[in-house]
Amino acid sequence: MAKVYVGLGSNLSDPKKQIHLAVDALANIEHCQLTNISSLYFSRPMGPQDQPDYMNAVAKITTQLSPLNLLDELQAIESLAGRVRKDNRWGARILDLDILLFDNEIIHNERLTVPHYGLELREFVLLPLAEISPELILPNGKNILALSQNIETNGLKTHSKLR
Ligand code: ROI
Repeated sequence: MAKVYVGLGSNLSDPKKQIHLAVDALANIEHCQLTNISSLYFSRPMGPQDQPDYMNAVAKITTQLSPLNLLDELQAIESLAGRVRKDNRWGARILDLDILLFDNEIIHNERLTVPHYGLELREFVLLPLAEISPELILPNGKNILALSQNIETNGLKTHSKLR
């Protein structure tokens, strides 16, 4: 069973509701168990500033699915939430589900890059990750707690518990 971390983000159509629905959907994927979920965080947009603030969270799951089969499941959840893919890459989105880490695997293919390329640069990923797994070490040997303590928080705030 692989241990996987999934980043959740939304800044459209009632972001808080979107994240709650997505957590329930994650918990219901076949061959997946939701084992932990961070608090819900309120974050400022990274990228263009002329878009609403975000809600972010990180989930930990265990799964027997392959990385690409899990990606299919996550993209199906995004579509059900009404996300249209191929929209502008740095713009507002109803729901974003990113595979951040998949065990210690390093994956580079046209659909999927793991660890997620933005992981070490994003406070809205590092802080929720450190909340649920402070002991976590990345495939490159870096420690999540240390990374989270050294990043600019950019106004990131804990909003509420998710479960
Ligand atoms: N900014 C924040 N704060 N949270 C996100 O989830 C997020 N996702 C994105 C971009 C547009 C990079 N900015 C974000 O895809």
